[in-house]
Amino acid sequence: MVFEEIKATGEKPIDLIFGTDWWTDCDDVAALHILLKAHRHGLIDLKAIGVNSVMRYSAPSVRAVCEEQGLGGIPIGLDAKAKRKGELCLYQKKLAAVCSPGFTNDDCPEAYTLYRSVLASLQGKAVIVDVGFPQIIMELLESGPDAYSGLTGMQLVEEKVSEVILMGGRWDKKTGREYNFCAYQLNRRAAAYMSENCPVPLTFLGYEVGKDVITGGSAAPGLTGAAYTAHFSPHGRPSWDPMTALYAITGNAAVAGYRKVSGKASVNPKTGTNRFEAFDGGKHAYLVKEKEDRFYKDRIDEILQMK
Ligand SMILES: [Ca+2]
Repeated sequence: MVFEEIKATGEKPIDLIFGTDWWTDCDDVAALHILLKAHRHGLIDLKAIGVNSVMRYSAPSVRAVCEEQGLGGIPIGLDAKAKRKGELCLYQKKLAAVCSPGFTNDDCPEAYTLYRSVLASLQGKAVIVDVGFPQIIMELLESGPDAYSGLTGMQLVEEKVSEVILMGGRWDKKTGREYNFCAYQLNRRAAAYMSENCPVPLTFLGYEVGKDVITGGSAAPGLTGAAYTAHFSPHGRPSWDPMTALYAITGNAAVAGYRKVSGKASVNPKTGTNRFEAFDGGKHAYLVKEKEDRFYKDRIDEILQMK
């Protein structure tokens, strides 16, 4: 039912590229699950997945979730600069165990190069949504011409991307601080870079939006439920990433249950803290919930439970 409501609202499917840290938190799995279901129902065309925090089982665990939805062919790229050596994530190991044998991180291209190849091949424009660290998009914007396109990354994004959507920042305070923009020096620089240089509309879903919307958990079927169980979150988690995915597939703030505050965001490259100057017509926007938390929770859980 959720998908029928969304489908009725606009021109579909949306070409979409998904970035994720796919790190220790399991809400990235729910976000990918939502996007794969939306792809299967014709709302989006999920063109590529970029992982921006790379651990031993990153690629096979992402692939396993795609394969579960019959979409194992979606290309996966990794950010080579974001390797987390020696760290282990329980849910990733569990998911990777059911991936087709032989698929490893070594089979994946560099993520920003994958994004370039996808964008160069498009007739229209894509949406890039990222629920992790924003450095793949920064690397894309800083990239030069290559075999896929004679355009610079900046030109390619200007021509082929309609909107960049980031889960990140905290926008209900004068100065906000949130993990995706603060965790590492590379992330802080990337978030600051995006706020200064992104040539297309940039929308943020902040910490304050997802923290009280609890979704997922062991009741979610298949590998998503298994990921929440392995994460010791049988009763669910805050919904930062699945809410961002649901906003992205809807393509319309009002239908998704949000008001957009437009203006200009800025991120401190040393600390990762964020600020916002609100004014009409600004290229940046953050989302404010217009509905009760239940509205978002019911929609997300409905999609996760869907056959
Ligand atoms: Ca995430």
